[in-house]
Amino acid sequence: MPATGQEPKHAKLLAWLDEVVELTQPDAIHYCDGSDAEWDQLVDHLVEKGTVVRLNDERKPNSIYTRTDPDDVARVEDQTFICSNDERNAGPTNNWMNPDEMKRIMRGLYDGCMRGRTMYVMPFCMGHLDAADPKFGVEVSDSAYVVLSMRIMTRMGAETMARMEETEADFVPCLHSVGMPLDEGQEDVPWPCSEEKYIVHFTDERMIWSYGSGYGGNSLLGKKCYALRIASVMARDEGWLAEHMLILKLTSPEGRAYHVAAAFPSACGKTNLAMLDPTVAGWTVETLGDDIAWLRFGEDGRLYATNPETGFFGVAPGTGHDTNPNAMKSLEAGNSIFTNVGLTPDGDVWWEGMTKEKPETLTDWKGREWHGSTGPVGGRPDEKAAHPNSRFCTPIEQCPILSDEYHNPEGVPLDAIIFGGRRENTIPLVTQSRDWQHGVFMGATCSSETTAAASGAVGVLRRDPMAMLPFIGYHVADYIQHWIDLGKNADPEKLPKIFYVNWFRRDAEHRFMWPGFGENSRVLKWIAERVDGKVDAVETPIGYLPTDDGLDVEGLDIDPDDLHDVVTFQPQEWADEAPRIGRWFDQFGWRLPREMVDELRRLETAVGRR
Ligand code: GTP
Ligand code: SPV
Ligand code: MN
Repeated sequence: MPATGQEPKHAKLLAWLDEVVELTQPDAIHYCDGSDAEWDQLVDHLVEKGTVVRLNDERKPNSIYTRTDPDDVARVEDQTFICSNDERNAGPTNNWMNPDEMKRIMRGLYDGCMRGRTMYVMPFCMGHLDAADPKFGVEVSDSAYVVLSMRIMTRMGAETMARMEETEADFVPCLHSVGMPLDEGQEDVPWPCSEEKYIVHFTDERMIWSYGSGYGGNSLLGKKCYALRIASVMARDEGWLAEHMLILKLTSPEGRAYHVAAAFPSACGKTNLAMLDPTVAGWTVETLGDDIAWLRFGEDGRLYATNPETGFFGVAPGTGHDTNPNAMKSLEAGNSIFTNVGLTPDGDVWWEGMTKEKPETLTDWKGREWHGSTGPVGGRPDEKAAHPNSRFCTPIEQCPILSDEYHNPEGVPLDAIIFGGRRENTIPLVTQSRDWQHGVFMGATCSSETTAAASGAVGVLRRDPMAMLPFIGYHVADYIQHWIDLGKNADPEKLPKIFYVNWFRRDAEHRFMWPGFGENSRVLKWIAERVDGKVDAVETPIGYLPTDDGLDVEGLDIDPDDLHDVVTFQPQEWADEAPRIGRWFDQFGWRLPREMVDELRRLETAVGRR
C-alpha cells in the first residue's frame, strides 16, 4: 500500500496500525508530521475535492471555510457510549453497551470503511510534552479536515512521535472514520459522513472508537473523548480532575493576580469569559484556556490548572468586536478553520452577531444564496446565515491576551472555581459557597437550558453537574464523591473558593437582564475581593451573596429593578428548585454521596419545599 511520511518505530503503535489497516482497508496511509507543508498539501487536496475553500488572504490569511452535511453539525449525545466492563460504572447518565457487543457491531461498520480513502496517522499529546506525565494519543482517521483541526487543537506531529518513541510511551488508541467508503470509480461528496454514528469510549481499556461523523466533538478525538471522558477516568484513578473549564488570570489595579477556572455547559460562555475585555477600570484578564482544564494538586498543596489543548474550537454566532474582541483578533491573525458560517462574496466569513448590520448577500451555511433582508433564496426570511453551532478553530497562540503562564507545564494555582449555567430564573448572578463541600453541591446540582452544541431539543432545562454531564467517563455519583474526597484530603486554607454564577436571567419579555460579556468583569472583581476577604457578603440559605453596594456597578447601564432581581436570593423560586434537585439525586440510589444528602436537607430546611 502506498505510504507517505515517516513510518513510526513504536512497536505497540505498529501492531495496532496493522490491525486497523486490515480491518478498514484504506487505499493509502499517511504518517502526519504536523508541518506547514503538510497543512498546505491537505488544504490543496480538500480544495480540489470541494470540501473547503481558501478565504481571502488579506482578511483571513491561510484560512479555510467549510460546510458540513446539514445532519452532521453537533455532538451526538444519544450515540455516545461509555463501554465500561461493568455496566454499573457507566452510571445512570451515560449510554452503555457491553464492550464485546459494541466491538462486534463496530467491527462490522469499520470493515472496509476506508476503501478508496487515505488513512491518516496522527500522534498527539494532550498537555505539554514536558509535563511530568505527558498524556499521549494516536488518532487514525480517514478525514483530512480532522488532521487540519487536530493540528490546531493539539500538539500533533513529528515532535510528539519522536517523544513517544524515545520514551516508549503508552498511548490512547483513537480510531475515527467518517463511515463512507468509496467504491472503484465512485465520486466523493464534499462532506462524507454516515447516518449511523457511534462515539464510543472503552474506559477500562482507555481506547476510543468513533464512526460516522466529521463534526468536531465527535471526530477530534483528543478533545472531548480523550481530554474529558477518558481523562476523567484516568483522573479518578490517579487522584486529579479533568474538567470542562476555562482558565483565566485576573489582575487587579494593584497588580495582585488571581487564577480562576470556570465550568459552564457547552455554548454557555466559557470562550467569552476566558477572553473577557473588562469594563471595570484597572482590571485586566489574560487567557489560559477556553474549554478544558486538568486540575492537579501541587507539592505546595494548592490546586493547579493546565489547559491540555493548543487551540480554540469556539461558537461563532455572537462573537464580534463588541462582545469578544480578543477572539476576533485571534481569527484575523489567520491560520484558522471556519465551519458552517456564512461565506461573503469577497471571500471572508460572517455570522450573526459578528457585526450589527447584516451583509447584503452571502452564501449561507447550507450553500444557498442568502440576503440580509430576505434570508435564503427559497427559504424563510428568519433563517440564519450561520448554523447556531457553527465554529471557528484557531491557534491559542494567536490570542492577543494569552498569558505567559500558558507555556508552564505545571499550570497555575487556582484561587477560585466558578460553576454556572444558562437559567432564565432562580440562580442569582453570583453566589459564594460556604465551603468546599457546599461548593461541590452547587456544582453537582448545576442546571442549564440545552443549546445547539449537541443534537436534540434546545432550551430544555437539565441538570448538568460541573457542566460535565455529557463528558463524565464513569458513574456520576462516583465523580461527585471524587470531588468531595479531593477537598477532604486537602488543606482547606489552600483550596480555591467556589462560586456559582448565572449570566442568563431573563425578564417577562424574555430579554437577558444582565448585560454580560465584558460586564462580567464586575462579578470577577467581587470574586477576587471575596477571595481576599476584602468585601462583606450576605449569608442566605443558598450561600453568600453581594451586599447592596457589594458589586461595582459604576457606569453600568442596567435598570435598578433588573439589577435587584438578578442579584438577590428569591425564596419562592428556591422552594420550587429544592424538590427538583431531590428528584435529580433520586436516580443515584445508594451511590449518592452522604455529603450531598446533608447539603440538600440543609437547603430544604431553609427554603421549605412546595
Ligand atoms: P462551548 O465551546 O460549546 O463549550 O461553548 P462556551 O461555553 O465556550 O460558550 P461561548 O463563550 O462560545 O458562548 C456561547 C454563546 O453564548 C455565544 O453565542 C455567546 O455570544 C453567548 N454568551 C457568552 N457569554 C454571554 C454573556 O455573558 N451573556 C449573554 N447573554 N450571552 C453570552
Ligand atoms: C462543546 O460542545 O462543549 C464544545 C464543542 O466545546 S465540541 O468540541 O464539539 O464538543
Ligand atoms: Mn465545550
